[in-house]
Amino acid sequence: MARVFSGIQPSGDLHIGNYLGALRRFAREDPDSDAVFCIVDLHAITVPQDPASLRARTVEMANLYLASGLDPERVTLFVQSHVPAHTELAWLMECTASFGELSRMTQFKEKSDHRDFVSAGLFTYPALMAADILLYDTERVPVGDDQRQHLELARDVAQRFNSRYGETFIVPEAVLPTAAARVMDLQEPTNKMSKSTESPQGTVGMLDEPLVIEKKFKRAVTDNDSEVSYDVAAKPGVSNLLSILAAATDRSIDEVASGYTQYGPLKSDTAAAVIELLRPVQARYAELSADPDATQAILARGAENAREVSTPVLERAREAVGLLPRP
Ligand code: AQP
Repeated sequence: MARVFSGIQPSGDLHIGNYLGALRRFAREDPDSDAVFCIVDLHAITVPQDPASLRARTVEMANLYLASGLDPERVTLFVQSHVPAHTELAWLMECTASFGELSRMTQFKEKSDHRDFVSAGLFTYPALMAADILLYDTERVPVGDDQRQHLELARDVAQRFNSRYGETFIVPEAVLPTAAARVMDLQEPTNKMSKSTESPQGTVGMLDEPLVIEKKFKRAVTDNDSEVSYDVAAKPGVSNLLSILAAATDRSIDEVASGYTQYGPLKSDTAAAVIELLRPVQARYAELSADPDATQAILARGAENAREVSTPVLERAREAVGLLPRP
């Protein structure tokens, strides 16, 4: 069975970009794959987090994974910091990745810009991400387009490690979405929709009320002419709406675009499609939130499975590097 691995940081409220680019795809993974999904809390603390919110969001994220359709009987769902092998392998990855390649990561540049304090962890984040993936002998990593460069780095680091120390890691493939690969902010459609940027009107949360969703789409930035066509460079706002509507209704962008001549109906239909898309997820989320012990039990079982799978891979890497076996 092909091993699939992916993760999401509990660094803010999940939005429709996270749902379309990640969570919905996780739930649609081939049932014959062996899937491991992680709540990457150690990545979240590369930027300051309020401790109480981080704890609450970690549980909220577990419930959103489950509400999106992950079956805990079939997949492994766990919290990254519950499996210490991640941080141990991350050190080996930091010693394999170069300062130059980490310096070229565009997400580091974006996230460190305008910050008074930039943590060393934010810089070495991609090495921890490489460890997350390689620890599970992962073959496929479903991620949104924004993670493409980090995935490339994970592949390079795996190949470098293998050529230095002998075949140790499987070199993983990124699997990018065919639709809504990069959902953009509704107010600033040249920026991606993001959990941690301050753009509440431009970000549609997975748990937003229908009325709020409707309002956000109604106010979405488009442009001054009134032609509905898909052209990301010339018409980023309209293209974003078309791409969200296409993904939400599982249609092609061409098919969706041919149905509109005005922005108003495009906005209201996109809002309606997103509300319908999220309705069952929100209902299931409410049920799951009412039973926190059940979620804790799923995470405990997930961590146990994750430790079982990752321990031999970590030992293989330690031995390859020349670290003495643990007494
Ligand atoms: N706008 C997006 N469109 C499509 N996919 C997206 N993803 C994130 N934003 C979009 C995908 O969601 C998963 C979660 O990634 P993450 O938690 O590691 O953080 P991120 O990629 O940095 O996403 P955010 O939401 O912007 O979080 P912050 O603001 O904390 O950095 C990934 O598969 C990602 O591709």
